[in-house]
Amino acid sequence: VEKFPGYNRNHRFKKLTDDDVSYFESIVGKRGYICNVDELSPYNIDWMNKFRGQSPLVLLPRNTQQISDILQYCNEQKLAVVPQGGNTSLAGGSVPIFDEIILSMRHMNRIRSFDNVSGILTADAGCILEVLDNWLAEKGYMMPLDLAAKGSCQIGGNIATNAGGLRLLRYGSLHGSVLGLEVVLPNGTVLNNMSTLRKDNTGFDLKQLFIGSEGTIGIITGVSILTPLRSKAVNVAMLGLNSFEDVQDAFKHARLELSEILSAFEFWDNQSFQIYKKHFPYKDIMTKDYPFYILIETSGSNKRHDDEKLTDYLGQMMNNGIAQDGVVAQDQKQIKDLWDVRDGLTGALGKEPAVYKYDISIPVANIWHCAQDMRHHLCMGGVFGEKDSPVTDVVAYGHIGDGNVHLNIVTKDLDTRVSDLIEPYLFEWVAKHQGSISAEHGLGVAKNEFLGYSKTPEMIELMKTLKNILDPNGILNPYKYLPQT
Ligand code: FAD
Ligand code: 2HG
Ligand code: ZN
Repeated sequence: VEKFPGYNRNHRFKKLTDDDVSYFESIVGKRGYICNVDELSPYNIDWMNKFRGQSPLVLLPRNTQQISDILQYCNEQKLAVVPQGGNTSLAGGSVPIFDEIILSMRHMNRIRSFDNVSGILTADAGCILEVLDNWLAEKGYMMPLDLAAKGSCQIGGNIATNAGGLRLLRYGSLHGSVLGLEVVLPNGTVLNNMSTLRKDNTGFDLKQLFIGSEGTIGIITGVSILTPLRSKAVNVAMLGLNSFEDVQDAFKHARLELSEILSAFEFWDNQSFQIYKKHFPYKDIMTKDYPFYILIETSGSNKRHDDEKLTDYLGQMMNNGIAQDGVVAQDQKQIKDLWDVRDGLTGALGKEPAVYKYDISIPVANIWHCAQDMRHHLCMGGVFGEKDSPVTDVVAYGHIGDGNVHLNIVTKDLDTRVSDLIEPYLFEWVAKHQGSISAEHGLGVAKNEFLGYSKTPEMIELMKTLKNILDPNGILNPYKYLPQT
C-alpha cells in the first residue's frame, strides 16, 4: 500500500466521538452504519489495493434527507467526509486519507422514473451501472456509458468522476447526457436540479460543475440522464495489426466506411494482451500474435445493412494490408468473448505485483510515441540495468476514438525509484503535446499535485475559490482533487 504524498492530518477537523456516532444513529438507524474494524476494511482500501485510509465509520444513508442531515451536522462539527460509490476509482479518490467518515451511497439505489418515449431515466445516485443497463434493456434502451467496472460502479460515482468508457465515441460524454442532478451541498442544502429537459437555457448550467467534481463540492443523490435506444443489430470484430500507423489508418477508414454505425474503436498492444493471457483462460482467437489489436463495434438498426458495411470495411483492411488477421463474432457469446479481452485488461494488470496507471489524452498520432518514449526512459535508458530493473513491462491500451491511452507500468513492487522517474517526466511530456494528465479517471489523490500540467494557475485559483465558496470548512473529500502543496 502506497503512502499518501506526505500530507498531515488537518487539525481543523474534529475527531469522531461516541456522541457523534449516536447522533448519526438517530439519522440512519442502527443498521445504517458500520464501525466494526473488520467490516470497515473494504471501504478503507481502494480497488487497486494501493491507497488505504483509517476511517472508523461508514454511514449508509437511504435517502436524500438523511444525507442532508448528515452533512449539516458534519459541517457544523467540522467532521470530514468522503463520498463513496462503488469504490472502483483508479485515482484513489474514493477512500479516506486519514479518519474521514465514509458516506457510502450503496443503499441509495432506487430507480425513480423512466419516460419510454424520450428515454429519460431518473434514479438514485447509488444505482449500480449494470443494474440500470439491464433494467433499461428490458425496455429496449441502454445506458449511454459502459465500462468494465459496471458490475460495481454506481451512476453517481460515474458522474462524480465524469467517467468516459467504451461508448463515449458514439454517445458522447456525461456532460452531454446528464440532464439534471440532485445534489446535497456540504452545508446540507439540497440543490434540486432534476431536470428532465433536453433544452433549458435559464441561467448558469450548475449541474455541469458537479460532473467530474469527484465528491469535493457536493454529494450527488439523484440523476436524470438521457438514455439511447438499444441497437437492434450489433457486430463486433477484432483485428491484428502490424503497426500503430495501421491502427490509425484502420480508425480513419472506420469513420469513413462505418460512419454512423461505428459505436466503439478500442486498441491494445501485444504486451497488454500477453498479460491478459497470463492471468485469464483464453482460447486462441487468432493463430498468431500481432503487435497491435483493435476491437471494432458497430450498432445499427438493420443487420443486413450493417453486415454488408462491416464486410466491405474488413475486406478493405485485409486487401490494403492494414490488418493482418481478423475475426467477426458470429453470435452473442462470441461478442462477449471479444469484449472480455478488452474489458479484462485492467483486471489482468491488477493481478501483477504492482502497477502504475496513467490515463492520458493526447493527439492520437502521439499515443504510441508516448508509450515508446516511456519504455525507453524506464527500461532502456540506462537508469536501471536491464537485469536489475524493477520495471517488468510498459503496456498501452485504450480508446483510440477518444485520443485516450491507458499507459500501465508494471513493476516488481511499488518502488519510489520508478514513480520518481515517471513523475513528472510523463506529465511534462503530456503538457508538451497539449494533452491532459487525466482523460477520464480523475485526479483523486494520485494526480492532484500535478494539476498544473493541464490547467493554468488562473484556472486552478478559480477552482480553489469555487471550492471555498461551496465548502468553506473543506469537509468534503479533503486532501484530494486540488493541489495541496
Ligand atoms: P467511486 O470509486 O466510489 O468514487 C469515485 C469518485 O467519486 C470519488 O472521488 C468519490 O468521492 C466520488 N463519488 C462517488 N459517488 C459520489 C456521489 N454520489 N456524489 C459525489 N461524489 C461521489 N473509468 C472510466 O472513465 N472509463 C473506463 O473505461 C473505466 N474502466 C474501469 C474499469 C475497471 C475494472 C475499474 C476498476 C475502473 C474503471 N474506471 C473507468 C474508473 C472509475 O472511474 C469508474 O469505475 C467509475 O466511474 C467510478 O464509479 P464508483 O461508483 O466506483 O465511484
Ligand atoms: C479502461 O479503459 C479503463 O479499460 C481502465 O479506463 C484503464 O486499467 C486502466 O488503466
Ligand atoms: Zn478507459
